[in-house]
Amino acid sequence: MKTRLMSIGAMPIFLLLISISILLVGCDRADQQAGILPIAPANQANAMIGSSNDSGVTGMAVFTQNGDQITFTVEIQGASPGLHAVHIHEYGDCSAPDGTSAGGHWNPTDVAHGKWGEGEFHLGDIGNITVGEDGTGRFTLTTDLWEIGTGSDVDVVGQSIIVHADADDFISQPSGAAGARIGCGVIVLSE
Ligand SMILES: [Cu+2]
Ligand SMILES: [Zn+2]
Repeated sequence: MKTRLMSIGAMPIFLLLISISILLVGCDRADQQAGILPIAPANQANAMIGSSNDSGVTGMAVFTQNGDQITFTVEIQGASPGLHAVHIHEYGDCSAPDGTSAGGHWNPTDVAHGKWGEGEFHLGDIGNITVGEDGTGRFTLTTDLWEIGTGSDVDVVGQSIIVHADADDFISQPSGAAGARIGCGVIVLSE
């Protein structure tokens, strides 16, 4: 009888301890979320690259803004070893099997085709990516010449990323003689 009474008396304390545990776990999760949100980039855009001309090339491009600097990273798979031109083209349309629906080079400043960072160059003249024997390649560029999601002339959102069969010679007009289009991805704001 005495034991049973003690058990009943201990029950509320036991329930209280469980409640406190649940509350603490809940707070911990809330703190983690609050910690993640402030470091998320203000603006990020991406392009899922799909195969053009039945090349089998796929990949992903990401634009991440940090202040007025935008870091661009592209990774591709399934390409032939060697150099492949990567450009931003003027239409966010990869519907044509050969990628021509993406139009010409994105050139909002109306200048000649060239090499990024040297003299005149289109804002879409990213450059050449080196693909290894395993068919993968990666390229990174940081610039303050682009914007993300502003709707201005230099906003990358709504354009497309094109990967070419050949290297950009940085000289030939209007697009560097980079050959067929083997990959295409529309640049969209990240969720
Ligand atoms: Cu191109
Ligand atoms: Zn160009």
